[in-house]
This record gives sequence, structure tokens and C-alpha cells, in this order.
Amino acid sequence: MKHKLELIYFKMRALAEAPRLLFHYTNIEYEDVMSWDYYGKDWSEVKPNIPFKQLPMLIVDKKHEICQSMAILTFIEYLAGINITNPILNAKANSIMQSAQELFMPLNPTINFATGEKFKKKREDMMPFLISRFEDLEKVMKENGKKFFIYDEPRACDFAAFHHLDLSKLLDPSLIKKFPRLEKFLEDIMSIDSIKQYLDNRLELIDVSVEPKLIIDGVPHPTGVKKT
Ligand SMILES: N[C@@H](CCC(=O)N[C@@H](CS)C(=O)NCC(=O)O)C(=O)O
Repeated sequence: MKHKLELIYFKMRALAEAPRLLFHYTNIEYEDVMSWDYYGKDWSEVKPNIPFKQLPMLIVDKKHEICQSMAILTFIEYLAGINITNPILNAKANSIMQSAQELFMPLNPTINFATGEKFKKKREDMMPFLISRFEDLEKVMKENGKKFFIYDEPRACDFAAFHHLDLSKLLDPSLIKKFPRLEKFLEDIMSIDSIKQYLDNRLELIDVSVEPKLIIDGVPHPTGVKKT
């Protein structure tokens, strides 16, 4: 059964990214919609009525509101029929997804919003955590001996990990280079045709650490939750 799928989000490169990657990988049609375009109102007015008061949210058939990016990812896996049915492997995939997701804070807000000295201080403060988590992820990947975290084909957990590892390049491009197996993982994801196509065409994030903006229809817009 084909559903109408609308992914509601803001002007930032953060938690909608893994669902977008998975939609493209699974070739499932969906629409990206900014919160203000969907609701015709400022986020401050919309927020109190959203199930968990944050985005991304996937609206299914104009009826079902699915919040939480990991729930959205799992839903897409089911829709595509690529959900992991082996309970052990599924649990392992979930632990990878959650461990990747924990990189969200403070990595994503720093890349999307921090500037100047604040950016540098946040980068310095988070580095020990990033290094430790990257080490953990690299170790899991080496131990599993597959091309991706679980199988030789990617699943939701891979796209969650990809997003945060890829974003780290905008924080400090030298960090990922210390983890050759993770770098190879990123290359393998990026070389999938549908993913390459998506990455080549996604909204460009510019002026990170200076005055971050997304280029929308050729026009730079400051990142954030407000219509500009
Ligand atoms: N656990 C949630 C976190 C969602 C989240 O932090 N959303 C942020 C943007 S990335 C948000 O809605 N910010 C606006 C607000 O909190 O008012 C998820 O994984 O989806």
C-alpha cells in the first residue's frame, strides 16, 4: 500500500538527514516540508501541538504523526520490507543506532548554529566524547566483519551513523581520518547511486562556524526554526 509521506522539519542539517537518506536508499517517495510551509504558522505556535514538541515528524496519509527520528527510521525500514527480523541482529542494530544518535548533542547544534569562539570551545569540549564514540563504532564495525554495521547492505542504523560521522567532517575534517574503517564505511555509503544522487543535490550547508546558512533555491538562508 502506498502512503502519502510528509517529513516536516526546519532549516538545519540534523535529525531529518538519516530518514532522508533511508527514503532515498529504499526509493520510497516522500516530501520534505518546512514546518512553516506545512502549518502556515511560526514554530512557536505549532510546537505545543506536536506529539513530542520537536521535529522531525513524519506525517503519514495526513493522519498519523510520527515523531522521534529513530521511530521514523524504523518505520521506513518496515515500509521498505528491510526490517531486521533476527532478534539478536535487530538488537545490535538498535544499539548502533542509539549510540550513533547520542552523537547528536552537542555535534549537530554546534555545526548548525555555533559561531566564532563558541564554536571553537564546543569543538574542544566535545572532542574526547567524539573520539571515544568513534573508537567504539570502529571497533564494532571491525568485529562484525561486514561491509556495513550489520550486513553487506545498509540498514537504518547505518544511515544514522553515516549522518553524524559525515557531519563531524564540518567540525574537524581530521577527526574521521583517525578512523580508517569508519572512513571506508562513509565512502561505501556515499558510493551507493541513490545516496550519491541525494548528497549531490541536498541543500548545501555553508559558513559553518561563521554564520551557518542553507542554500535553498539558490538563496542562502540562516539555519533555524524560523521562516526567512
Ligand atoms: N529525540 C528527538 C530529538 C528531536 C530534536 O531535538 N529536534 C530539534 C531539532 S533537531 C527541535 O525540534 N528543535 C526545536 C525545539 O525544540 O523547539 C529525535 O530524535 O527526533
